[in-house]
Amino acid sequence: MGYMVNGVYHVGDDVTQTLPDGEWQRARSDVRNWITDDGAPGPTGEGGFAAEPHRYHLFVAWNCPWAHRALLTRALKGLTDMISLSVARPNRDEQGWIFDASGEFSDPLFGASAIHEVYSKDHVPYTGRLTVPVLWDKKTGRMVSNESADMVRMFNSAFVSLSPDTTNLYPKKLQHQIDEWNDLIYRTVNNGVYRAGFASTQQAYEKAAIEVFETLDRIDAHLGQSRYLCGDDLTEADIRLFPTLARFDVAYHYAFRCNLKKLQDYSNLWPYARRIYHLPGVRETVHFDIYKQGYFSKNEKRNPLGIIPIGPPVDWSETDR
Ligand SMILES: N[C@@H](CCC(=O)N[C@@H](CS)C(=O)NCC(=O)O)C(=O)O
Repeated sequence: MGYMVNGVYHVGDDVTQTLPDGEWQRARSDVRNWITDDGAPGPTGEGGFAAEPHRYHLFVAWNCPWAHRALLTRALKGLTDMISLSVARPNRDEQGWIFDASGEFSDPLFGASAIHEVYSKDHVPYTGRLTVPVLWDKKTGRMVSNESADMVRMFNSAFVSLSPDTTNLYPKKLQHQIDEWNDLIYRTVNNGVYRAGFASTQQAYEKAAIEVFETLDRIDAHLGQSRYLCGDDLTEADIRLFPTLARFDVAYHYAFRCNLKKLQDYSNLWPYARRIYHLPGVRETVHFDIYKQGYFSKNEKRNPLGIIPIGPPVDWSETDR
């Protein structure tokens, strides 16, 4: 793994992510431009990124939950043919996210061997961590964004006139409710599992892990009354919850010690997760074996031998309407 300073890649772990009390914090994303329908600037960054078919490219790793939410929106909004894709190998090395020369984990756009090569192609020198997902503009040769939350929102709003799909994942009347779920779910669940898994003290781990289950219990109760988080229709809030649920039993339960319950133990959350899994296009974004390869990769602190567990068996096949 490494980082970049003024466009130059360095191997190592410069950006400290551990706070003095053992709590782990996620580095912030820096490139925050937006694709909009007419190329006008979005809420942050510069303008000039108009929605056009085949203009944009997404760099992801199947195991990254942040990339997953961008991939889910791309699929659900019918943009898979319009926004092309490069998928990195599930395991990072000292070059960070890497690509093979050919095959399923290669980069068809640049033939890059690592994501830092992609970051260095933008004429503005980058400083920071080299994260996926990355949204790239093939027309201007610029990086549009490396913040998945923004990608979810721009994929929903910018391509409306180009996509046959009319679903609005962030309808005006539900925005307040969606934002509230997003806040809670990001803090205590999406990032909560990482805060548990990467904590370096007992206290920090327990605090984070307990919060994960407090929120999952609350969501489970809510889903007893509601088909999706904000009513009868799927919204952005569900899209942001799903990647954590998909990884929960095969990865977080063991690798991150979030083990008070499994997703399968929840009477409403589990059928809800399968309901989303069976929506058109979603299954193709889910890769359980790759989650295991990623989360159980050899790591001095968490898994020194790099042995990947054979289970647990999780059967997602049953459809819940
Ligand atoms: N805020 C970013 C976070 C993305 C992120 O942290 N991705 C992880 C993989 S799951 C990564 O690429 N980490 C590499 C690193 O930190 O060096 C987003 O949501 O887009």
